[in-house]
Amino acid sequence: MRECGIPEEEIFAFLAGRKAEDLSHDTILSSMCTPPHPVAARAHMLFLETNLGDPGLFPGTAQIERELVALLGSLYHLPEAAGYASSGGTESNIQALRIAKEQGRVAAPNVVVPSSSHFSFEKACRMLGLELRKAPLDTDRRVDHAGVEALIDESTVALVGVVGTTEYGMVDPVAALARLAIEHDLFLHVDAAFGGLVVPFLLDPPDFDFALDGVSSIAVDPHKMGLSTIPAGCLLVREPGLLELLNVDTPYLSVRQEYTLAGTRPGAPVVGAYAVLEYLGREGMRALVEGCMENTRRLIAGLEALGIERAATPDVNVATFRTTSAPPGWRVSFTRENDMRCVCMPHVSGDVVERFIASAERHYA
Ligand code: 0PR
Repeated sequence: MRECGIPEEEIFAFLAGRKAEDLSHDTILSSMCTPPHPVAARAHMLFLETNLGDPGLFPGTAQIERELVALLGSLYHLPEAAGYASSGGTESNIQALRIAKEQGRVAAPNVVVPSSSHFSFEKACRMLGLELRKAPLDTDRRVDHAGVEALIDESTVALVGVVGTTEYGMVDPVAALARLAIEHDLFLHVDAAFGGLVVPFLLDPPDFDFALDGVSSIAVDPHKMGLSTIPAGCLLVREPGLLELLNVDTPYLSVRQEYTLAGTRPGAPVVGAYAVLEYLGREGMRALVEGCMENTRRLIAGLEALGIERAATPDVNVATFRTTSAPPGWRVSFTRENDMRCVCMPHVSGDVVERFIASAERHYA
């Protein structure tokens, strides 16, 4: 660190230079994040100093966190669901498995996840000393519920279903998993980090939420399809008692106990997430999601017309293709199976899709 500070303008000139090195979103098709909605950014700026880790000092902000949980709970057919704002899907998934482990109380616990699940479950299991059992997928890349059942034994503490898989954009058959969870008396966590703000706004949404009795918890990330500022995740649970299993004493804070993973927690992105969902409403979200889905279908049709085969027919806005080579100048990603993956986030507009298809026409010619 310098002995004497430098002028503000010098710092900001330096920062602007570094920022210019970052990629423009115009060419990014590999990300599950998108620039925040202006309403989210404006709300975020108003709450910069707020800390949800000591909610007694910020009761107004803490109330907005409860409103966000209630808004998402009502979207997921359980307005009284409990929950809290996390830093994102990784934290929500870790916390859900912590709850399941506490509740299960067996000697060598295991959890059964789809083999398509996000790598955050591997982190969670390593941290928590859980055995990770990966269930096979069916030919459409959704988890095979018979394969899940075959992996369940007396040491299983949780099942996981994914709503919007990271790599291929599939929605697992959560209703079938919920039946298994009830039958075997297991915790069922639904990782809807991506799809939780897509699927409810589709024309014919599959069941995946608390409307299904067996669903115990849901992870959803406003910082993905919710257009919020980063980091904004949310963990919802069916009953407050589930979160309370994680309580630790916090003797000198404005609250006596807390169940969150982080201590200090930013209020700003939580308020941003709430503001934009209130601003758009279900109607605005339906329009946003319909646009992304239309662009996804257009991208798939455009590339298939060039002879590039789709790798999946996705349930959400993730398009994948059987090619290992991408048109130059674009940021795409490649799945574990080496398929090209393009996420049609809100910044990937119809124009961007047409430009991508035009580049593909030249590239694959
Ligand atoms: N669950 C699912 C289904 C996810 O897709 C992700 C992240 C997570 C959990 C973890 O969420 P956090 O990263 O918020 O903890 N999916 C994206 C991925 O791994 C995250 C991402 C976003 C990666 C933007 C890159 C990027 O540019 O691909």
